[in-house]
Amino acid sequence: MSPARWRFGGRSLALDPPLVMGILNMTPDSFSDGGDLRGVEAAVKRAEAMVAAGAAILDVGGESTRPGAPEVPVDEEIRRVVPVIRALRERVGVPVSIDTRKAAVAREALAAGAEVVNDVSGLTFDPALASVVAEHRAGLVLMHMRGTPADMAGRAVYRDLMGEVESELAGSVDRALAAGVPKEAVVLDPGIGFAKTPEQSVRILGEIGRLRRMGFPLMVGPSRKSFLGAILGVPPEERVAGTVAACVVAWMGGAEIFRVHDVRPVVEALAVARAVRQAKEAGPPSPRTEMTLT
Ligand code: HH2
Repeated sequence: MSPARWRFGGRSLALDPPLVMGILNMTPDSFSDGGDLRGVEAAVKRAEAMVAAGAAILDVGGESTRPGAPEVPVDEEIRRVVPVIRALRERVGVPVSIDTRKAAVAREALAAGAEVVNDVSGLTFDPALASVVAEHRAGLVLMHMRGTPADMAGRAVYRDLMGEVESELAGSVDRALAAGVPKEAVVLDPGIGFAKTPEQSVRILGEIGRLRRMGFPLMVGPSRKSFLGAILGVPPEERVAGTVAACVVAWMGGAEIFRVHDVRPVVEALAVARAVRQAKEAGPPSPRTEMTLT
């Protein structure tokens, strides 16, 4: 069983109801929302709307990791994210996560007020990142991928998909714990679309529960991704319903944290799915305690 809370710094976040993490990409070239947010004001407005819609945490990124994306220089990545993190820290109440693979970027982001590091490389890219997380008592998301965004597409070859994702994530966990990151601060993510074919991403959504035995909360990030395009034949901005379906299925399998662009539909869908589960667990009502759901 995974723990029911995610603890880092002075925070202790309950995972039921599930947490929705709103995506704030401060990038000109992200696959679905690149260039949307020009400047700090636009980012804060988007963040406030996400929090009003139910986002419990915000993930700020300054480097696209879409397949084939080029690496962004450290100074440029810092320039994109730090002013936004500072403004969110002052004006928005929820914790902020920095989506980066780089220790130098994480250090500046944490100093500016971020509380979580979301590393899509699972500590394979920058060996110095884990100790930066430990020093700041930050939360840490370890995502599974292989190689880099530039070459990951060619590495989507598995004999045992879930077994290999699990053992490679276990390597990431070892690196985090060895650097002094507390176990309770760590969240795992199987990395939908990262060194995965569309078929493999779909399988992972259905089998994500197998990772629960690792004993960490599970995050998943299916938002608007290309496996949805492969199923639906629609462009990223028309993949909201597909994203909702993917999140609900993953939640039913045991995922508890959802990284998405479209916060409100995902929050609402998860609330309905959870109400159904609770009603089922409660059993049939006795005549005197008829449910009054409208
Ligand atoms: N996906 C993306 C980026 N960061 N982090 C986690 N933990 N899980 C994910 O699935 C994940 C992630 C890629 O999506 P996006 O940020 O929308 O696009 P881009 O990388 O083009 O900015």
